[in-house]
Amino acid sequence: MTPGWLAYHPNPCMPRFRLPPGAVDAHCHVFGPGARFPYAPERKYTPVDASRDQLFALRDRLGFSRNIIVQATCHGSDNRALADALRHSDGRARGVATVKRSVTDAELREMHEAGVRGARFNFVKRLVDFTPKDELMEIAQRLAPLGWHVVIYFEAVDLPQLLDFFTALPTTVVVDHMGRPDVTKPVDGPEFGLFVNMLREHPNIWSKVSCPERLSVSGPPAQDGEQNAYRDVVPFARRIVETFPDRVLWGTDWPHPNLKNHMPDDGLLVDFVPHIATTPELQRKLLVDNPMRLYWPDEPR
Ligand code: 0GY
Repeated sequence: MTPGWLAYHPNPCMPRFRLPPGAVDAHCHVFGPGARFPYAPERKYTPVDASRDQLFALRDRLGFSRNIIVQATCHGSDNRALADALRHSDGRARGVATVKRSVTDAELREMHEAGVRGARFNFVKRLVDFTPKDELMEIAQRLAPLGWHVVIYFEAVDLPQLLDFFTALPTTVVVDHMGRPDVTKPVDGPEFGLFVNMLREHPNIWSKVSCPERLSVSGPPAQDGEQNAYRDVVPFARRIVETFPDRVLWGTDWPHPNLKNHMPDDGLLVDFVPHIATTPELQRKLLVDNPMRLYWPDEPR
């Protein structure tokens, strides 16, 4: 594990917020175990091992029914740990892979059979080396006929130069963590405004309203309880949930790679949800209807 990194919370509390039946944790990872699924040589960090069985135990403890497992950069484009987790999930997990231009049609088919439904393009410079946009566009064009979507991860300051590419993608597009807004800037300011406008003008673009623990400057809950947790993120996430209620997803981000200051208690993260989705209807859309429509479109609900 990279020095300075924190490991995930060993014993998260039981959330006070009761998740609606059928809730989906739509952003989480499996890491290794490294002895069985080695980390990528080109990785920028080495994570703590976080196995599928540990993920499924957390799912059950928090009260989720399903997981969306997202390939993280530490595994590069080697999706074996992801596929293994999907195949052992009893159909209760779908995945988002990382694919290169050299991926074959047979490999894509095999991933689809395992439960992969999307590919992730990562533009966060501390995490990945640059991939030319024409390569990514070529990949996206091969994914579109499979019904896959593209997940994009970037930081708010980089949106202006990425916007044309994102809005030209031929698939559904899901933005990780609201495009990482700088929450010290105004929610009505030009930076977040550009992001909101992108969603407004492009109905194929969705957003995860996850990761308050990464975005917050005010920080985790103090001793007085969860009411104050990550409160500076609330206006941003609420704005997206309330403006685009049918295009938002939420996930824990377990096991929370690259956190150095504090490690969230996953139970308290679940308790954050009613602060950003304030009615039972918004909560059901965020946690059940939207992820089911995207990842299990044929499943009766
Ligand atoms: C996340 C966020 C991070 C890491 C990755 O693929 C990754 O390595 O996404 C991060 O460091 O912000 O969603 O897990």
